[in-house]
Amino acid sequence: MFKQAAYIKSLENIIDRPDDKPQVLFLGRSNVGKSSFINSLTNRKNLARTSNTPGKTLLMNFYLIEDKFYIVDAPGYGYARRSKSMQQKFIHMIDDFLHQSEQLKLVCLLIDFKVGPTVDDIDMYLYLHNLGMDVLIIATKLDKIPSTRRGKQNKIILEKLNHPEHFIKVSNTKRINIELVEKYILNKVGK
Ligand SMILES: Nc1nc2c(ncn2[C@@H]2O[C@H](COP(=O)(O)OP(=O)(O)O)[C@@H](O)[C@H]2O)c(=O)[nH]1
Ligand SMILES: [Mg+2]
Repeated sequence: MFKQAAYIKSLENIIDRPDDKPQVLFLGRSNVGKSSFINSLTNRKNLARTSNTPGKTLLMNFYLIEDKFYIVDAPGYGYARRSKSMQQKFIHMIDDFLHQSEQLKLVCLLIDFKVGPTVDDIDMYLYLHNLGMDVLIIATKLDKIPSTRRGKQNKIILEKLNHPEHFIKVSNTKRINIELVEKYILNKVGK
């Protein structure tokens, strides 16, 4: 796991983002396990806050990892209680970031292994793919499905996403495949 991690700042306007180092963007619907996964990667219990109810402001959280690159934690999407204007704001925020960040090396798109890709997940993946982004699909909560049923679920997920090139299944609670993602990220940001 990454040994050094520090919270840098939370931004409402990405114009103020630090752009001095490579960046890895984390996206996923609310409750997918994104904060837990960032905590797993950094082996910190509470670097990224888990299970906080989304507030009125949309914030991108920047974490500096080993003084080398930033993990950027985006607000969760697909949150039913969020208003139309908030949804528009979210889309603009992500769109601006994807188009303006020259240091963006990878997008990690998190989906729930048990739930499978939702309509929002599929939309997001297609959008990223069409932009030509480098995308790693990370399926969380692997532990929730017994190992005898994982193969079948794996197949369903890959079919729904039209066989993505890069796909890793993880568990935060059982710490499965965390190091595999770490290696993947390090490769993208330059060692
Ligand atoms: N069983 C299981 N639960 C998880 C896993 N990762 C996260 N969770 C739980 O899922 C809920 C949402 O996690 P959180 O990290 O806050 O999701 P976020 O909204 O995407 O940041 C919490 O109750 C976590 O404890 C996992 O790998 N396995
Ligand atoms: Mg979170």
